[in-house]
Amino acid sequence: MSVYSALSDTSRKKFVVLIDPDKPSNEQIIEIVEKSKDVGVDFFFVGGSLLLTDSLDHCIKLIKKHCDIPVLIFPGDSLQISKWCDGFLLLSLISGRNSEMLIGRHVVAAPYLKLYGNEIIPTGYMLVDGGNPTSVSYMSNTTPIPHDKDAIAMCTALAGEMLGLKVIYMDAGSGAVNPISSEMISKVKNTISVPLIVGGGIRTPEKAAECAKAGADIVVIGNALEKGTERLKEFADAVHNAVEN
Ligand code: 1GP
Repeated sequence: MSVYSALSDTSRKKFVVLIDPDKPSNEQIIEIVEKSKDVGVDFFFVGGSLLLTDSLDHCIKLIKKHCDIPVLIFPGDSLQISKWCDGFLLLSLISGRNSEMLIGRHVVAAPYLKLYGNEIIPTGYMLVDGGNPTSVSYMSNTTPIPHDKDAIAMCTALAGEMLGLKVIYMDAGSGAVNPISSEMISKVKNTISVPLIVGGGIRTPEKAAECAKAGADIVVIGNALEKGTERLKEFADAVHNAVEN
């Protein structure tokens, strides 16, 4: 099954663990992977706004050595490419107006992506204001959509889908103070027909369930699990058992 088929299977909500390849040790990665197998994590996203080490390939290979869970690159920039991944979220930062993030970096990355034969997932990436300046907003030199401007989010997502993007990823940014509101998630979900990924600042299983119930098909957790994996099962169960409102 292609990664996109798995991403777009909406018969069940999907739970994603985001790993910043710079941060965990080998032992920590293996621990996350082993626990993820037990609780049914659907995908790993690997990437970061700014990587300080040459850890991407190593991290992906280590994950894949220990499990069959698909690993997708969630790239912070055009350097974050690897032939070892199962899929690549080719992000077009449609909430911003920085042409480098809409097409420029893609031109640089395209020949390498073709060479590596990665499965490409064309992704409409939308940053939403989460109450604090985030690395991704600073690094991308873009302004997020205001947190309460649901109509802007809806029209942006719709335009992304009309342009042919295959998934929409709404992100408040890693470590956001405020996750994206249920109202905005629900309105965007009802506007588009492609899968909706939601992440950024989701710290509790309850909030993860709320996002899924509001309409997120795929919920991404990063920070909350970096401090420890004790709640991994609770997060997974909360997302998998969520029934959309
Ligand atoms: C960030 O959506 C991801 O791009 C996850 O955010 O690290 O805050 O969970 P957190």
